[in-house]
Amino acid sequence: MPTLVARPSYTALPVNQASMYGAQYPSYVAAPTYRSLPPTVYPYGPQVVAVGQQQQPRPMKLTYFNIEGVAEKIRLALKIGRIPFEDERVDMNQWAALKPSTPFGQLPILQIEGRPVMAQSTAILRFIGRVTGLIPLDPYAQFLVDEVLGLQEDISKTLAPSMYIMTRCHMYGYPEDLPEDERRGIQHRIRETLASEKGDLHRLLGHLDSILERSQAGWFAGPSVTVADCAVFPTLRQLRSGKLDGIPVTILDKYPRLVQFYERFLAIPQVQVHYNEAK
Ligand SMILES: N[C@@H](CCC(=O)N[C@@H](CS)C(=O)NCC(=O)O)C(=O)O
Repeated sequence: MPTLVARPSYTALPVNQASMYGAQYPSYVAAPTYRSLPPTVYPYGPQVVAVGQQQQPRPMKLTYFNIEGVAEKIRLALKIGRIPFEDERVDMNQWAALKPSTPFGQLPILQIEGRPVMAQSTAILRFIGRVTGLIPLDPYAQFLVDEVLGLQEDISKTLAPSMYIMTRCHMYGYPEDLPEDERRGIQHRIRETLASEKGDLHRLLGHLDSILERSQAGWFAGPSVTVADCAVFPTLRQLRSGKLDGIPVTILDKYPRLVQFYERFLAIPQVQVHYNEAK
């Protein structure tokens, strides 16, 4: 059996300083530039590699609905990474026309000039993380990021039935014509259970909280902001928004470290600008 050693504890790097691992990439305070790897090195088309801060990045367009949803983590990573992009928001009519041309019939998609269209929000997030240095280079540090991304996905999964009960109740054995007030009642009860003292949400929030307890830096994975923080933040924002009937806005109150993380992330200048623009 290998000897177990304690997980590292990181001291925070200033928000505008590059990750201690990310030296290969420019700091997220400056827009990186790219070059393409030759096909002999990367056979699937031009791979974008961050090389410096002099040239213009390739034009990029992120397409999603006009909600935060699963694309918000990508928007945040792009903004923190200072990568200019078009933040395209489509409505349901536009979506009907667009859907057949997307890789998996879903949004978000990311389009970069000269590259094939990219799908799957967490894959896109990781890609942006690698380009910007919001994913560290060290494999163990990358693992810590992925562990947090996994916990965030667990929270999304616990919430999913309470979302889909309104639009796809047949998936849960209910008739398709179940009246809306009954669906709302079920939704409310599912969420009340999730948010109860022994509910799944508190179990998962407790895990996130204990990660922060070990993090001197106050970020989820290492001494500086990573895509893990970009993924957790919108989830916490959604949970305390008051928009999820059955989940109290006070849900984070017993986790002061999560609340501090929330405030710390919100204080990043690019994040402040992002939410001021959204108002
Ligand atoms: N695993 C996918 C899930 C994407 C997904 O569920 N997208 C939904 C919106 S959140 C969608 O495109 N719905 C429209 C449809 O399926 O027609 C991801 O993370 O990108």
